[in-house]
Amino acid sequence: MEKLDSILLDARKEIEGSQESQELNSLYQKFLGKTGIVTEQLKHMKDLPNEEKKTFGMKINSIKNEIFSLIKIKEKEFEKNKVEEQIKNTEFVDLTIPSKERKGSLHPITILQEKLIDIFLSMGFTVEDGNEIETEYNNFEAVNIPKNHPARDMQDTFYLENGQVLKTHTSAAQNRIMKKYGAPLKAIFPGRCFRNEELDASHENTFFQIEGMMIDKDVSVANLIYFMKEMLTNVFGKEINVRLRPGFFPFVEPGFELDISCPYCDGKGCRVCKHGGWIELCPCGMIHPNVLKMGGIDPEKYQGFAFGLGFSRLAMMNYDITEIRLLNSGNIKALSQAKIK
Ligand code: FA5
Repeated sequence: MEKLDSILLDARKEIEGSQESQELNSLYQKFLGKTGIVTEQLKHMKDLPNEEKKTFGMKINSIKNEIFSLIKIKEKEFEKNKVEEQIKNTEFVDLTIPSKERKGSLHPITILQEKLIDIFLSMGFTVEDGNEIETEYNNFEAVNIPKNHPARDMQDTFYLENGQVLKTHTSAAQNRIMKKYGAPLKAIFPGRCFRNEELDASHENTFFQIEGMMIDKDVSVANLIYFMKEMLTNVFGKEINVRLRPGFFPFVEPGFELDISCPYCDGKGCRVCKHGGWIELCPCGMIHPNVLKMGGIDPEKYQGFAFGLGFSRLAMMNYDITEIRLLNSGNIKALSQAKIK
């Protein structure tokens, strides 16, 4: 029994004095290993008289347990010291240092939108926000698309249970903006639009448009062409020609499809313009008198133009992105390859 007490004392002293985990491993083997000191003592048990066997067995078990837990405690201490050492010295991580690996950036849509906003602000337009959830009235009736009008079939609409809609076009904000400012007014309103469409490389169910409106006395198609050319020349950084073709939208009269001369081949014909030299970009027209009236503006005194630029598609063109779904994908690898100009 005395021998056992002195084994425990030695073990305590040696474990306490150990300096590293390797040393601890050796101490484990020395005391508790197959040929270790404690294990050896167990072998003597068979030579003891029966009445001493039980006390000896209990004592040796408690010594075994105590040495084992002393080793575990010391092991934890070593691990803790190691981590503290790493933090203190070589492996300290300063989270405030900018990463060398990957820098965050604005989304290509946001970058281009800010560019367009700057261009229109410099031409005296204000920038307005539109709702993503709209009343049917604003999305349709207020832009001259009455209930049961076949034009509603042109846009597959997401209807909400309360009868409102996810706006299908930025034109849904026209009425609210006319009521807010009256005439004269010059405003653009970028926004996300939603249509329940068949998806392909150039059709998304969630996409961006930028709408613009100018209302004043004596506004004509010439003003429309001027502002569109200015905007496009600024976006593409070179002179862009435009042409108008007739287009039907119930909220404009006359209505147009505005094409631009292909900025990639300067109208000579290439893959992007499908060798035609022109790219269809922006429906537009002179605001229909009914729409002005519903916005509280007298069409006898004022005229205006409106356009609804397909902004996601302009972004694709501008950044050489061939698949529209990438824009909403959150795929950083793909988006960071967008050729931001
Ligand atoms: C309109 O939405 C009209 N509100 C535009 C307008 C405004 C005309 C003011 C006249 C005056 P349209 O449905 O053609 O028109 O859509 C306009 C542009 O949005 C399209 O040219 C296209 O570039 C873009 N667009 C439409 N649907 C999608 C879609 N599913 N995915 C991506 N872009 C789309």
